[in-house]
Order: sequence, then C-alpha cells, then structure tokens
Amino acid sequence: MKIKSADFVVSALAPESFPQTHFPEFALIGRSNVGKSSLINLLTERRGLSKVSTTPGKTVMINFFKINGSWFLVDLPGYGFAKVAKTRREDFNDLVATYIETRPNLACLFVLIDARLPPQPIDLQFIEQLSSVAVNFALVFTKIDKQSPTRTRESIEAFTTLLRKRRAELPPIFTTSITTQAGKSEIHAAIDRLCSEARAKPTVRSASSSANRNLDPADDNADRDDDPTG
Ligand SMILES: Nc1nc2c(ncn2[C@@H]2O[C@H](COP(=O)(O)OP(=O)(O)O)[C@@H](O)[C@H]2O)c(=O)[nH]1
Ligand SMILES: [Mg+2]
Repeated sequence: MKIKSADFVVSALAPESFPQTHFPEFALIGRSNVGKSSLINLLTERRGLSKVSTTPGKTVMINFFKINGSWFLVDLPGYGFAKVAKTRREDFNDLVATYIETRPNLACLFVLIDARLPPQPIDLQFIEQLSSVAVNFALVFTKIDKQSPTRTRESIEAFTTLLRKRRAELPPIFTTSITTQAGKSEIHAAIDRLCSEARAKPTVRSASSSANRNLDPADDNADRDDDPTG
C-alpha cells in the first residue's frame, strides 16, 4: 500500500463530533502505552501524526485520521470499553463504547496487546465483551523487537490458549514493531482487502445506514426479488 496522504481530521469528545463518512474505518484500541500512536505513525508513514507519549492515559479524545482520501484510522483512548475500568472517567468510557457499538463504517477494530506481557485480564475481558457486539476485530501483538521471536510466540500461545476457552473462533493475529517495521505490510494488506470488501458491500455493519448507495451492478441481481418458482 502506498500512503499518499494522511491527515488529522478531528479529536472527538462526543459522538456528535465523529466525522460523518461512508469510508471504511479502522480503529486501534489497547491499554495505555501499548503502542497505538506508534502504530498509527508506522502505518501512515508519518512520524508525528499521532503523538507518541510515555505518559499513560494522555490521550483523552478519539482521534480521527483520513488516509489516502479513502479510509480512516482512529486512535481510541486506552480501554474505555472494559467495564472493569469504571471510574470517574465513566462518561469517557461511554464514548468509546458508543463508538465501538454503533460506528456503522467500522471495518476492523485492532486490539493491541503488549507481546512482552503474560495474558492480562483487562485485555481478555475486553475481548470477551466484544463477543456481544457485531464488530470485526483482530489482535496485534506489539513491540516484538524488544524480545526474541520465541518469547513472542510463547506470549501469543499463552494468550490464544486462554482466548480459545472463551471463544469458538480466534481472530486474525498480527505482530508488529515500530523499529523493524514488522507487521506493517501485513496490516496494510488487511486494510486494503477490507476496503475493497467495503466498496463492494458498503454497509460494513448492520447498524443504521439509510443513505443512498450506488450498488455494484453485480449485487443488483442478487437483490432482485424475482423468485422464478413464486
Ligand atoms: N521498541 C519499541 N517501542 C515501542 C513500539 N511501539 C511503541 N513503543 C514505545 O512505547 C511507548 C508508548 O507508545 P505509544 O504509541 O505512545 O502508546 P499508546 O499509549 O498506546 O498510544 C513509546 O515510548 C513508544 O516509543 C515498538 O514496536 N517497539
Ligand atoms: Mg497514544
């Protein structure tokens, strides 16, 4: 994938500020410091597009970026969705939950996990909660440059072993590093594929979407209700 443009669009504090668009959208979520901003910069090839911070919890808004004029990347703050994190930041948790549950053009939610850590309950609980939401998601194990490939494999194995006990199907899994650029082309390819799918079938999710759509002529036949046996 060639990145021709990557532009910051808006920092949203409320759903009203989410950009209204039919372009497919890809969101990143995970614990503070897991590497969300770094991965956005890696994927967009813009070093300073999303602020990388060593201060946990610094990002408090949902940041939207428009890439190549045709898809969106979204930086979700920390884990707002997990009910385990109910604190005074409750409103803000609701914002992330609203985003995940209702964003109609959300093509894939990338859940970032620090590859160096043993399975974290908050990550597992978050993924478990996703079962009740019609959302396409993938796992991204970050910072793999900081340890041996064997350690990373063990981490993934430990995590997926626990996940298998809770879910019938495992999501796609990526591994990334901002220093070696590992995982970049794989995630780009996945985004490319999902963008093509979204173009062929614009309604990514069954959530509200009443806009006029130019249906692909190929879909037209399938939609026509002319059952010859009827
Ligand atoms: N070595 C290494 N460091 C990383 C990687 N990804 C993120 N970091 C570092 O981890 C810290 C937190 O990253 P950041 O992107 O701000 O995390 P966020 O809070 O999830 O947005 C920063 O110091 C990054 O430089 C990686 O793949 N490899
Ligand atoms: Mg960040």
